[in-house]
Amino acid sequence: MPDNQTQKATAKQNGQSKDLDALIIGAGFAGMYALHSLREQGLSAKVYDAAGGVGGTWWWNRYPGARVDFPGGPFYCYTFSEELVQEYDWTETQPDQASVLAYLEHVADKFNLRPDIQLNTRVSGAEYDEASKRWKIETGEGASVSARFLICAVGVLSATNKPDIPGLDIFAGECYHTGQWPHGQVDFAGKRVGIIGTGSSGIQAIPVIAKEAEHLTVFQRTPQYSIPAGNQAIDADVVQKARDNWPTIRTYMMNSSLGAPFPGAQISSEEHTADQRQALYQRLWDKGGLGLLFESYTDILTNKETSNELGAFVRSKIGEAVHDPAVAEKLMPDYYFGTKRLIMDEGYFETYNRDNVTLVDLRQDPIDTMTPDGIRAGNEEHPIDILVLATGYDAITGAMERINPRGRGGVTLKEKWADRPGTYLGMTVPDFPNLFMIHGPESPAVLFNMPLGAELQSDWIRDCVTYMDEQGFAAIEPTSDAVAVSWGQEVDAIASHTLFPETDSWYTGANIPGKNRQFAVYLGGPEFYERLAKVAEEGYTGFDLKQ
Ligand code: NA7
Repeated sequence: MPDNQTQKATAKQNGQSKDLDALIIGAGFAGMYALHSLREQGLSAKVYDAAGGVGGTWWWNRYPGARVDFPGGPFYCYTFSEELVQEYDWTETQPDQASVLAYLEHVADKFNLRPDIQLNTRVSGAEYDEASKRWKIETGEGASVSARFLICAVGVLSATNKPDIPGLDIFAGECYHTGQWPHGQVDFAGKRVGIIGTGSSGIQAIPVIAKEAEHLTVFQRTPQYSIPAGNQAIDADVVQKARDNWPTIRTYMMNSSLGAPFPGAQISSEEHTADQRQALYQRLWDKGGLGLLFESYTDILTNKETSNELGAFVRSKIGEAVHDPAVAEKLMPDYYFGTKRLIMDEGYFETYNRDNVTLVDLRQDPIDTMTPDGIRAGNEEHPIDILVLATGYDAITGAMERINPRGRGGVTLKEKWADRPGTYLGMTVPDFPNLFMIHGPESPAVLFNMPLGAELQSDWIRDCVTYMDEQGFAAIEPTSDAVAVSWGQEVDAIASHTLFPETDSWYTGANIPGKNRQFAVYLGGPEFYERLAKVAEEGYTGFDLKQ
């Protein structure tokens, strides 16, 4: 960025600190890049974040074992700055939480983002004022700021789900949620630990906690497919190749279905014999990582037989890993393979062979109540000193609904989304002019490389704001038709060709009692970004622009 642009943006802000072009909520991958991108354009912007540091989800999720579950290193990070790619050294293919956080702190310093990031500041409300065409944003600390644009980079998995377990308040031991993990060391040594939840967080944490605790009791509601992460030291040749061809690699990732540096499956399962399929599953299993799902066959997520065949392959691996057949049986998943977030682990199933680990199947023995000393499930007492809630998130919509902004005429987002979290392009909502979401409902979000997706969506927002300024528009808002017909139907139509909607998961909202069921992720991958470009090229079709 030209230096004078940065100075202009900062000076503008210093003079008008309560009157911004854009207020960004969230200092994770998305919010930090949005800040950089808008400042590059000479706009005044600030980020508010409730956390005590930058990093967003990577600041909060510091539970033991937390790692990237996507091809990492130079691929799960910012791609916009070639200089950053050239200079930053990753050590593992699936970096741990501390490494990702260190990277984001480095980025905050390198691009001088910190002066415009206000931490320990929770946005408690936001209201659109039609007369001034500005958002008024309030913080929990009682301060307020006004901005032309409200950019919500609040995270897909950030609103923690604390289940309503009877007696939770009378439990006398320590209790931690994986998504709000304490910053000091949690000492499991000599402790009896209970963990509720076996999603990605639980399955990453369980092997680590089991090694430290005196005893670990795992309370499992739904058995999950989990595959070896295949994490390893980063290959210097792979990194060098990526660095030497960065613009090409970047373009390749933008055009790949997951935003990943690999091509994805090329053939349908029908093109192989049963023996060939088993051989391929085995090869991808040995390799570890996402390949088993995304590099095997094109119809894993669309064809029930193929999904079930791969599911049976993974169940056979669980049977081999777990010595006690009764325990193995309880760990066998029974949903379509890949239709819940695919989990990657480091020795998860083998952990059940340890003498100090017990599995409680909540489908058979539901939790009756917490007691001061532990958990009673199926009439059996499980004494516990530390309870870990690995119970996930009110995903995709939760963080936005907790802020619950008020749009035109005072309508709240929750009211607007009472039947369905309708959006246009996953980024905008009718009656909420000048509000943009990054990784919002009905965007590719978690099913595309998230840092790369955040860059592409932020750039689109920046270009939209620039277009409005050039054309003299003060407000932009999607039409109701664009939301319900153009976008909503497209999102549903793509999802209906897959098995995703058939499974209870946080993708569908089924993990939160009372939440409307909707598969709220756009599955078109790179087509999403082509669509964004087309909408912009055609003068922002589907939007009302007002002067
Ligand atoms: P997930 O994947 O939503 O997992 C939450 C787990 O907690 C899952 O096993 C749930 O069972 C279980 N759960 C939730 N509520 C309860 C209650 N009331 N009783 C018992 N068990 C319960 O969240 P994670 O944090 O693991 O992973 C989220 C993402 O974060 C992940 O994809 C990574 O990308 C990072 P259920 O399956 O709903 O029956």
